[in-house]
Amino acid sequence: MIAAECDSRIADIAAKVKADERLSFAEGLFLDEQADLLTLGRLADLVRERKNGRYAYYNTNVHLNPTNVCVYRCTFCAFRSDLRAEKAYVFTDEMIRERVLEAREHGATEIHVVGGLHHLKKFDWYVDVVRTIHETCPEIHIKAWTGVEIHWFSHLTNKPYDWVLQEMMDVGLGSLPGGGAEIFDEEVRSQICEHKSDAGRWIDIHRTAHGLGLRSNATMLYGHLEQARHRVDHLCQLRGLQDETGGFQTLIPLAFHPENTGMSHLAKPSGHFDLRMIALSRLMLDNFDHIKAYWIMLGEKTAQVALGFGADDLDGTVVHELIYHDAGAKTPEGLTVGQLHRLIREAGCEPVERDTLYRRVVRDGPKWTVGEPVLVS
Ligand code: V47
Repeated sequence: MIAAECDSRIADIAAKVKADERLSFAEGLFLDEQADLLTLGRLADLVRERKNGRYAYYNTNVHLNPTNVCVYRCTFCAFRSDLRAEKAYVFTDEMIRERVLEAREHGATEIHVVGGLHHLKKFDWYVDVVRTIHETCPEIHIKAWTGVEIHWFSHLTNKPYDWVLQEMMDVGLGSLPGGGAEIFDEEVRSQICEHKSDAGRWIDIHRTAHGLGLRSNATMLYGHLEQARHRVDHLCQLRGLQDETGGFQTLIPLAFHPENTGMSHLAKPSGHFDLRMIALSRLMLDNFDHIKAYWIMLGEKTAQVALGFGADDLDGTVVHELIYHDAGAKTPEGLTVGQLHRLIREAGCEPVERDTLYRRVVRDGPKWTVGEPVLVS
């Protein structure tokens, strides 16, 4: 495309963003393939400001991955293990209780639970993980099980998604994390997670969860075999479901970490690519309130800069992260609240501790209560 034509398309898109109008698939594709980073960032920051002002959110959370044993062999995953491999593990009830009590000591408002699909564990074992957490510390919000896990539970029990979700809600499930979405395009999906629940099912599970009153998150895994058209299609599909239900809270663009995976020959996405994905997501998802720059995966420095490219959330203190660290992430396994505040303030934003549902947390050391939502628009 010649420069003048490119400039005129950018001007049209900028006018639409300023008028708060929805961008089309073709415009998204153009932005992904041709727009320069600073233009993308400037436009995305406009949307971010409109939705969240200069607030930047974080939360106090702890991760729990109850097992790494998994029936699937997703090419992008370094975390999974075979049953008899040396690295295989399964948490006992006692270990779960210990992790939850540690979370409480840290003042965590959320526990983030995802893991492998252990073929020797029955559905009741997964229900008991949630029950044990809830009984140990009822005030902590349990954000647990990706759409892929919910699909596996449905397969194990031969029951529909709403039944599975209701069983989990009855013992304390509070919301669903965004994992398992990867990239919706079937051709790419068949190369990176061949046997896993397909895109239609992932969407259906989140639709069902929203219908039951559960909020959920969404993710997009980029920087592997996908191309621009797959990323834009992914974002448009998420936007479509959000139009229907309004149940998504945030999108987390996830940069592929190749180390120790079946695609270790690929280069890790650059900082430039990471920022482009944050900005593109902010621009395409006009009906999502939040875009999360997950510092564990981006690194603190890129995550901080992302706050000026459309992101409004850094995720949390995240103690005990394994999925990215097994795949070579060099970030620390946790950040203190003081470190998060400094990153946010230096980026010209005001730090707000939120709970999982984006309500302000009012804190006195490890003790906390939940206040009002902090949304600007
Ligand atoms: O679905 C796995 C991704 C996801 C790798 O909802 C990888 O708040 C890059 O969903 N390189 C699980 N990505 C993590 C997840 C998540 C993380 C933080 C916050 C939330 C939330 C959700 O991690 C998987 C997959 O897309 N993943 N391996 C890898 N080597």
